[in-house]
Amino acid sequence: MSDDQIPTDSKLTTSKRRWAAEGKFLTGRVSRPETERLPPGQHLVKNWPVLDLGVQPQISLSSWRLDVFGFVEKLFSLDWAAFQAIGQSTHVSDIHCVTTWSRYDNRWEGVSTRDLLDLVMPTAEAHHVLLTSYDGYTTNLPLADFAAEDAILATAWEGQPLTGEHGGPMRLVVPHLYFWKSAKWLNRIELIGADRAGFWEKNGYHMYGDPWREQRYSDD
Ligand SMILES: Nc1nc2c(c(=O)[nH]1)N[C@H]1C(S)=C(S)[C@@H](COP(=O)(O)O)O[C@H]1N2
Ligand SMILES: [Mo]
Repeated sequence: MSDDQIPTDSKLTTSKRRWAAEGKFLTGRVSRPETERLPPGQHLVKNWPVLDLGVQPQISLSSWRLDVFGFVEKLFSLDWAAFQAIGQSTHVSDIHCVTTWSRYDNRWEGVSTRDLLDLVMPTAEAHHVLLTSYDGYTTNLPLADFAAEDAILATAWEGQPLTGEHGGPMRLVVPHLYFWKSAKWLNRIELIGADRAGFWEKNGYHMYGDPWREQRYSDD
């Protein structure tokens, strides 16, 4: 298809085309045969365990903010209404926790990370993201992984608002990495050039955390 046949109906379409053209998002999603759905060393659970540093911050929707800054063309400090206005998406995906439990078919609703990125427009220098949460937790991942097709800034799970213990009002979900990368109570997204270790990454966990390569600890 030649370029002029692609509809140019909106700014969003234009920036999505630009991102696609630059090839930034091409590494985000790997399709796997069903027999490889459960990563090595994992077992399935039906419940949903709660894991965190022990502090579960309570954030009212009126005081909640999401700051996006660093290597972006536009800085944002979004309140709840502005965040919702980006647009809603739904993704069904599996959870793989480094403590060896996995949980299939979680239905998430919220804002696709790609839709947020289309708004802020990362600059050419942006290669990784460093996430900071309301409990002081931090974690890092490559921008391409943050921008995976099924990565979502989730505000609901199975049709209900995300509970406080699981990171409500909003948490990240990046299904193809171990769940410690999926920051609960997310507050700040910094687009950075060189990778910087977050909380668990400084404490022995792997910088990337691919469940299918069992990248649990920094020497795996
Ligand atoms: N803000 C914040 N996010 C966090 C954590 C945390 O302590 N604080 N723990 C991580 C870890 S190690 C895991 S396994 C998952 C657990 O999410 P869950 O409690 O919803 O199962 O959250 C991740 N995100
Ligand atoms: Mo974890």
